[in-house]
Amino acid sequence: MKLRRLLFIMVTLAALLAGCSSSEQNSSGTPAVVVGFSQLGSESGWRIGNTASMEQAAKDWGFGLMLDNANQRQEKQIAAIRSFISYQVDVIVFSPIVETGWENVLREARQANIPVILMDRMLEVDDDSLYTAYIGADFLAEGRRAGQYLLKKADALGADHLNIVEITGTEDSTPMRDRQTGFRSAIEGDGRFTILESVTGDFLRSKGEECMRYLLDKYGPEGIDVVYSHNDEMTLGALKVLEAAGLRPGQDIILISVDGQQEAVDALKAGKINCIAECTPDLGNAVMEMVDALTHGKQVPKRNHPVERVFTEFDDLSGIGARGY
Ligand code: GZL
Repeated sequence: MKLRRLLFIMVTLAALLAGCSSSEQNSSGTPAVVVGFSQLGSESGWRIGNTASMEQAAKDWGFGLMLDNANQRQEKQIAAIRSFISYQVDVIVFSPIVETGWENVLREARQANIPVILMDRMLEVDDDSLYTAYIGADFLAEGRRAGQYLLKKADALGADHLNIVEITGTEDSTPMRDRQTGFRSAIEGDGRFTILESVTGDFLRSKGEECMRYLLDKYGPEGIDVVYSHNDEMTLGALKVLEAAGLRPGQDIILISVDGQQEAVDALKAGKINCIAECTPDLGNAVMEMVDALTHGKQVPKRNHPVERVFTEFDDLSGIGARGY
């Protein structure tokens, strides 16, 4: 009997004994399809929502899900992928915390004939046959939408010059690189803008606070007109620091964010954030639909982007429903 089937019977029996639901079983008592999922961490409301989306979708599709949380460590993701290979899962899904350093483990997955779906973040490899498909945001477009809002805001203010500081996400990650590039492409050549400095907040609220404190100390409240932050957690950290300094975020300083988690949308509606470029965490169903196609021997598109919007102070925000994360 395959190692995986034996292990899954043990896991399933344990789950049943513990009263947990188990996935759809086939005649030998193991799930018909098993997905190995390496999640990079739980650093933000977005990430927690993304994990919940994957868990729910696996349940909806009746697939077994082996979930490993790497807690922001690439070496843990690589180890998890190796364990999925030894369990002989049907499909491996992971969100690469950074873009480089994956070739060897992806070769091992290919050697084991296990398809790999990249979910949420991209990676850099010479041979893109090492992964089957990417499902996730177009981060360049998100950055462009943030920059296009700023052009509109500068026009509305009749501003002749605006100083920008940037709080970036995890270095070497796709969302950090492309949100930075997309934003700059939107404002490129427009003499009204100066980007004073970029500092990394690693997508963490606590580091967003540290970055904002550093930038405020260095440039002073009069020296900063715009904060462009790569995710809501860091934006909410920055917002806290601005208010503690007696400033009115959204009025004295323009705040531009990315993601769209509930707490940030509430701040947008309260006028404390000016713009949120949406990045949906709800990728689970699209991933499992692709898993189903692959396990039925079907071809799948290489790059798959969800539809995403931008919410700004110029829009009717009453239509934004509960975000769920
Ligand atoms: C984007 C995702 C980013 C979010 C952050 O798809 O990788 O990581 O924008 C999260 O909130 O930490």
